[in-house]
Amino acid sequence: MSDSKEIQRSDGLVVEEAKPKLKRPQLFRVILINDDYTPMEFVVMVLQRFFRLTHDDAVQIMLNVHTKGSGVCGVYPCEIAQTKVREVMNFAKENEHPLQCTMEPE
Ligand code: TYC
Repeated sequence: MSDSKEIQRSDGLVVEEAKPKLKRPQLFRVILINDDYTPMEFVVMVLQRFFRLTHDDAVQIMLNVHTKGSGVCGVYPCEIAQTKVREVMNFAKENEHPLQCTMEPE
């Protein structure tokens, strides 16, 4: 049995209704983890550089992570979130800071 809808056009042609299978992409939260060694200014720089935040917003998020232990710095489709996590981790490593970044489904 077919659940597709067939429509007879005025010229006699029978056509099938289009059923686009478009779904919104699953979103992921990118999360920064607090530690005792990464300098606050470095975290603020990371948030500005990779998450395009203003200085004031970056300071707010950094302080939130610093006091709560972790915090969301952005929400993105999977591949963009993966890229952000990789960029942050590489940049932290290059600068010899133990900053950790991860992602989780919304
Ligand atoms: N806790 C760090 C400090 O006091 C600052 C910091 C904030 C580190 C957020 C990591 O994700 C982090 N220097």
